[in-house]
Amino acid sequence: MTTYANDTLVGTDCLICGARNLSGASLCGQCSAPLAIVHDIAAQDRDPQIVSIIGESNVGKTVYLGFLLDMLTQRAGDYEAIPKGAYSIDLPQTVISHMAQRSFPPKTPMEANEWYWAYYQICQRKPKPKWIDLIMPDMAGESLAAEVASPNTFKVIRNLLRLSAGSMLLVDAALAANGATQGDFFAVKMLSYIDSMHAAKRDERIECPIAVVLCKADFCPECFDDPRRFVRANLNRLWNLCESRFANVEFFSCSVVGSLGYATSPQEDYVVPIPLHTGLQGVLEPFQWIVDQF
Ligand SMILES: Nc1nc2c(ncn2[C@@H]2O[C@H](COP(=O)(O)OP(=O)(O)O)[C@@H](O)[C@H]2O)c(=O)[nH]1
Ligand SMILES: [Mg+2]
Ligand SMILES: [Zn+2]
Repeated sequence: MTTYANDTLVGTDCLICGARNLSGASLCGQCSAPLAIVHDIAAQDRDPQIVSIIGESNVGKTVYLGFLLDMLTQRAGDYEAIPKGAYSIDLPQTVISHMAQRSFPPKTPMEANEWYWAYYQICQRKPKPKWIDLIMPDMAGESLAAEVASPNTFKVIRNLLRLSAGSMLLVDAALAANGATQGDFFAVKMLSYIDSMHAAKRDERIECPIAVVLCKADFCPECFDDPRRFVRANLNRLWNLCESRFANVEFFSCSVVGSLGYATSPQEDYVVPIPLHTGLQGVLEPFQWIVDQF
C-alpha cells in the first residue's frame, strides 16, 4: 500500500509523479495533476485506483466519461457514487449542460493543466456492498498520441498509464465500419505502449484489465449485437494483439445519442453534428466489468 505524504509545512507530494510541491499550490509543478486529490485522499481510509480512458482524439472520451460519471451519481445500476471535491463534478456538468443545449462539449486541450479530473468513491451494492475509490482523468487524445510516439515526453500520461489499475480503450466504431484503418492502428499503438511499459516476459500476458469500447455505435447498430465479432472483423490488428498479449480483455459497444442532426451556418463551410436528444446505450457495462475485475 502506498502512502501519500501530505504535510502542510513541507509541501504536498504529487500522487501521480511523486514530485514535492509547495503547500498551497493547486496543480503539480511537474505534471499538472490537481493536488486537491492528494488532500482529499488524506481524508479517506482507502487508497484510490486509477482507471484511464484512452483513445484517439475525437473518439468520444470526454462525452463518454461525462455521462458515465453522471449516471453513477444518479445511482444507475445500483451504484452509489460520491464525488470528492468540486473539480470532480466539472466534467459531467460540462458534458450534460452542452448536450442539454444540443451541442457536443468542446475539444479537450492538449495541456494537462486544463484537463478534468474526477475522484469518486463508488459503492457497488450487489452482490455484497463493495467500496472502491477511483481517479479518472480526461486526457487529450493528441497528448496520448504524442507520448506513444515518443515515450517519456508526456510524463503525466506515462505515470497515469503506469499506475492504472484498468483501462478503457475507446475506438470509433463508425470509422471502423467504413473501412478506415486509422483507429485500428492507433489502438494497436496504445496497447503496445502499455505492453512495453509492463515489460512482462514474452510468454506472460498482461493481467491489467482492458475494456475495448466501440463508441458511436449508433452509426452501426450491428456492433451492439456482437462487439467481439465486430472487432475481429473490422479491427483485426487490435483483436490479434489483445489475444496474444492481454489476458483480461472484454469488448463493448456504446452510444450516447438517440438521434443526430447536421447543421452549418452561411459563413462557415463545414457541417457540425447536432445531438437532437441523448440516448444512452452501453455506457455502464464496460465500467461494471472493469470494477468486477478489481
Ligand atoms: N454519433 C455519435 N457521435 C458521438 C458520440 N460520442 C461522441 N460523438 C462525437 O464525437 C465527437 C468527439 O467527442 P469527444 O468526447 O470530445 O471526443 P474525445 O476527443 O475523445 O474526448 C463529438 O463532438 C461528437 O461529434 C456518440 O455516442 N454518437
Ligand atoms: Mg476529450
Ligand atoms: Zn505530479
